[in-house]
Amino acid sequence: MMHQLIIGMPNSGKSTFIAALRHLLLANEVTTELKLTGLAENEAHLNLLERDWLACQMVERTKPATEGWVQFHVRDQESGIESTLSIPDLRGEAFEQPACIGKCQKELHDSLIETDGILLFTNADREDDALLISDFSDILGEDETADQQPLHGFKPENMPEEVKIVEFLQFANRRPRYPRKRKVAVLISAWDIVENQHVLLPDKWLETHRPMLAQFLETNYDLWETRVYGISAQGGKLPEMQVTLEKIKKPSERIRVVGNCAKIHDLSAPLRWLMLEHR
Ligand SMILES: Nc1nc2c(ncn2[C@@H]2O[C@H](COP(=O)(O)OP(=O)(O)O)[C@@H](O)[C@H]2O)c(=O)[nH]1
Ligand SMILES: [Mg+2]
Repeated sequence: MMHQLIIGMPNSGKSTFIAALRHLLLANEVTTELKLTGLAENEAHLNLLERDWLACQMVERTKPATEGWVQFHVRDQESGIESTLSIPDLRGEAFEQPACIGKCQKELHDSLIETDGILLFTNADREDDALLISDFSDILGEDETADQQPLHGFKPENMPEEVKIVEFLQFANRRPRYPRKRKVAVLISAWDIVENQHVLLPDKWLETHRPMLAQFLETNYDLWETRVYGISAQGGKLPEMQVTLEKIKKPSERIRVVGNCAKIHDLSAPLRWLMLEHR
């Protein structure tokens, strides 16, 4: 079984991607590079995500009760290769721990070491990597934010997203392990926001808006083979765009993917690229 790892800080677009991918692969409304060959054992979490997504509603924030690993049994249309993608839909907090407290959940840590392919999410709706207040509610839990306490002094969680991502990636190659090459598909989510503002290619956007991450990946090209995609899994900003999105007859056509010759609605393209290494 292949393990693809989805990583990204709170609010980077992970759950929305999984919800849209689920519908895309199940509904067969548009052509995709990967096809679904069977249902996973535990479909409850996926069902919930897909339900929200289909209703043009923001998917529920991932909570301890709902987080978990989801599986997609797929076949590559071109080569016929079959594989099971096992991807975690975890709270963003799990990915912050290496940078914030120098630790990593065991299951997540093991799969980071073992994985050959990573889908790395960053949200384009966050121009300059500044932390949103919603991030704090993710970190603190809902109860603590209810009284809106002011934040004093330095907190590790306040580090920029890029620092946390780089630290997380560094974990994979750190002693006592031998460094080895892996693929990373950087998915810039909420790409609809970028497209509405100016014409920019995903690679360029990353260089401009996530310079530290872009430079880390470029410098360590012997360890990280990188591709950058712009994706819009939701199709537009919610709730503002809800009515417009509801009018699109085939929900799969809300999805947009830009970069590396991916077909316009095909969220499976970056996953397929990650799979190819195993040929
Ligand atoms: N405009 C836009 N916003 C998106 C898109 N995908 C996700 N978002 C928003 O980004 C935020 C975080 O999404 P979510 O999938 O919950 O992120 P997670 O915390 O990484 O699982 C939510 O407010 C979503 O509505 C998209 O394609 N376009
Ligand atoms: Mg989530």
